[in-house]
Amino acid sequence: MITLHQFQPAFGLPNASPFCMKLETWLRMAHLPYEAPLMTLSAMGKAPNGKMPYIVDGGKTVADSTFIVDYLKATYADPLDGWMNAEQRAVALAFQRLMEENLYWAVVYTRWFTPNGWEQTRTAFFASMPPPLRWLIPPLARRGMRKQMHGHGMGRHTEQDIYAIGQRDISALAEFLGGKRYFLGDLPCSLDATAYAFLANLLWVPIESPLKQHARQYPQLEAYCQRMRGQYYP
Ligand SMILES: N[C@@H](CCC(=O)N[C@@H](CS)C(=O)NCC(=O)O)C(=O)O
Repeated sequence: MITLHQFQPAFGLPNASPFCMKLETWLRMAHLPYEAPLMTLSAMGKAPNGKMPYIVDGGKTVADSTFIVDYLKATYADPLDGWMNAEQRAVALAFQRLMEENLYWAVVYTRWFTPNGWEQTRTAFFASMPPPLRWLIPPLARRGMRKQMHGHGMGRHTEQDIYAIGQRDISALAEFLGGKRYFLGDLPCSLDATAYAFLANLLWVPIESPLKQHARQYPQLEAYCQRMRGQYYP
């Protein structure tokens, strides 16, 4: 049985980490059975890259949502992407990168570095910890996120520019999806696991921001998330 190590559900979503939610959605789309035990600090400490998610499968530990998907495809089957041609694979990779390597950091900004976002993030992620961890961990985690944002480069922009960057990504996603059922047409593929996880983490998180407002201007994004939820999290 595949054991999925990930953060606990938050913000009313299966996971407030889009990478964790991507992987869980992929497992559901691929009909692979898994167990997801409640996260403990020691499980977090065992994450090979210091990041969630990771899996343990038959004694093998694999980290990073994309490498995990590659491992699952190689070990079990690839029920989702076999129909795609080279051009579709290239487009899927480009959109995956847009969300995971760029849009992600704009979303991190709204959660960790705006007053309202931080208030809600601190409560959702840390309030269940016992004292004194509940008070000690949040400023340390926030300092770590600030360093990562700076290292990535997103954290060096003004707030206005961060929103403009994220809004362009959201527009590109919405325009490309258009009236299609899934991102690449009538059939779902791995990109849909990523897209659903990132879009739901934008639209359905109770943190108001110019990014969320922008996403709301495209009704196809909400409709897409509703369809994905209905199909894979009935
Ligand atoms: N490339 C990784 C990214 C995973 C990632 O960034 N996870 C975040 C949560 S969304 C994390 O664990 N952050 C903890 C930290 O940076 O300390 C993947 O695809 O799994």
